Amino acid sequence: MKKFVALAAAAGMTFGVARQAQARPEANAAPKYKYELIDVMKVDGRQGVACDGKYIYISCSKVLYKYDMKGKLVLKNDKPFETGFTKAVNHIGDIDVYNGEIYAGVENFMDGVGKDIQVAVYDAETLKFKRTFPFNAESGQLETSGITVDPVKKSVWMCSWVGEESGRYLYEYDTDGNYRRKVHLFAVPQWVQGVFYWKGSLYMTADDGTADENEPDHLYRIDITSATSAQVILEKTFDEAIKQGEIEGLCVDPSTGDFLIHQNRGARIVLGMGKGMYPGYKSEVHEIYRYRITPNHRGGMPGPRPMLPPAPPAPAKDKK
Ligand SMILES: [Ca+2]
Ligand SMILES: [Ca+2]
Repeated sequence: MKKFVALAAAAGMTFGVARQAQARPEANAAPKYKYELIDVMKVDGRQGVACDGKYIYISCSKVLYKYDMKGKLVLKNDKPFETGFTKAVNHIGDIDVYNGEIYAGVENFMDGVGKDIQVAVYDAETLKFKRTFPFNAESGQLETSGITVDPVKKSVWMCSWVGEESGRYLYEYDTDGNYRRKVHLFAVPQWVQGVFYWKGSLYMTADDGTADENEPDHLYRIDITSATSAQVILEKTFDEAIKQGEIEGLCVDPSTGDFLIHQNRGARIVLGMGKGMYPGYKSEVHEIYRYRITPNHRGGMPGPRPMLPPAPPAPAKDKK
């Protein structure tokens, strides 16, 4: 009898464990894709990148740029804060483009913290301001370094470069600006610079490698569910950067499925502030790395790493 009870209890525990495992699907810890660097394109802005398959949009801290797919500048808006804002802002992070509109996380960035965080929407055709909605201060978000739109759930996601409590979450709104929730990240990457939705996953760039030590920055992936928390998966290490510097925003070119990653090099950045140039650089260089992606099959060997010639320096810009 005792033995039967013990066996029944053991069976119950087994079923209990099985139920728990079903409730929280185990994150696939392998990278989703393999990444082959196929092009590097020089740009003017130092913050982020978005692409609708016809144009590439680049953000600098206070400027929006529009390039054709060959890298020719066709338009810029260097007064993006002039109209439409009821609260002062001075900083644009990474951007996204959705439905003919550019979504920008903007804020008043001072002393290492962003105040009055807003989602600003610009016309992708003209780069002109259209509307804005404020963040939910009760969410605890203290900075917005990047933004992306999930076109399936009609969600707007923001990430925070400022760490500690603010940086532990991704913040979700609907496209009308209503706050939905925040998702707790396990574990939290350092210095998150961009977020992008692609095929059910969120991808985040983190400026977590110290350029002074020649450490690479990283791309992470989060497979979004309705759970309050999500596992962060290492998706890619940027060993192949021309010179290790500061990774910024990211997106996918929907016309090809290529990943576009924004990188800065040449300037010494310490805690988000510019501290002069590295030897050989007169100004900071901003580039978009284009990666062809293929599904990653476990155990697959990475392909050969392409060699790239160094590109000439570009004019200096403000930092973070
Ligand atoms: Ca940034
Ligand atoms: Ca770095």
